[in-house]
Amino acid sequence: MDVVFVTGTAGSGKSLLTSALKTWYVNRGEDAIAVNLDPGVLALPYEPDVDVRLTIELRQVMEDYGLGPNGALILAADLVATKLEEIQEEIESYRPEYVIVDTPGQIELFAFRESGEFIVKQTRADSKALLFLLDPLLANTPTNFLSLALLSASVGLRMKVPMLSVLTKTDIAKEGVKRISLWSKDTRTFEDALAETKDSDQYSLYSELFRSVRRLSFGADLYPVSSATLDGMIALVGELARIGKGGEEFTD
Ligand SMILES: Nc1nc2c(ncn2[C@@H]2O[C@H](COP(=O)(O)OP(=O)(O)O)[C@@H](O)[C@H]2O)c(=O)[nH]1
Ligand SMILES: [Mg+2]
Repeated sequence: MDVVFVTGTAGSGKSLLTSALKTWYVNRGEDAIAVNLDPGVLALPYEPDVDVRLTIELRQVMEDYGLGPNGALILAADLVATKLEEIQEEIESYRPEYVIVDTPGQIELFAFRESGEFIVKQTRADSKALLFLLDPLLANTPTNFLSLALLSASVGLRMKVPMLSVLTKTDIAKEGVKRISLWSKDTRTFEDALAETKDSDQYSLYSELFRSVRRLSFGADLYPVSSATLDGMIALVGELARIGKGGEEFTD
């Protein structure tokens, strides 16, 4: 059983990619399930096979602990960790080959709390991987891209499982995707773009940060994907398969 955790900033496309990945595997005759780990989500673009909302009810958490919506969201995300065994058993009851895990909308609830780290570490699987989703509409300037790259690097450093950076929504941000892909591959191109922005007074600091992030291996593999047209899915799924096989050469 291979488990893929889908992370990224709010609105980056986690839920839609979870849906697209599950459908992709199922259409190829594989047993794949989608798990929703977000207790606070109202509507999902897929039918989750395992849904944490059935175990942790946000309204109930607000009532029981006298919390507002924000406090309840934080507590609920932590409570997920306490229900991990239950969730794991439900996942295993499907005997799936692939498990796609959709994580809470706000990335800090998952990536920067002990509970998220605990969930990733304690989940039983043959292989685990983490996707970090970058929204090209958000990473549209060199400094915004750098901010997201730093965020991605800190998530990768914390989670200690193989991580792939995915550039989402490629169908609606073609120009942005082209630019960002170039920046991620070539530091000079990034620096040239940086020099032309209003942030150029911080040029040396930003380019130093960018080089550090690249050293943390971010950017080497940026997978452009559209969950709408499925462009780029073959490359992404191929890389996940390689991770699943423990880094062996994978041939389909
Ligand atoms: N056109 C297009 N829209 C997308 C894509 N991925 C996500 N979206 C849209 O972006 C919005 C946020 O996506 P969602 O999956 O809910 O993001 P999440 O908050 O990270 O789970 C929704 O309106 C999605 O329909 C994509 O690949 N192409
Ligand atoms: Mg979502």
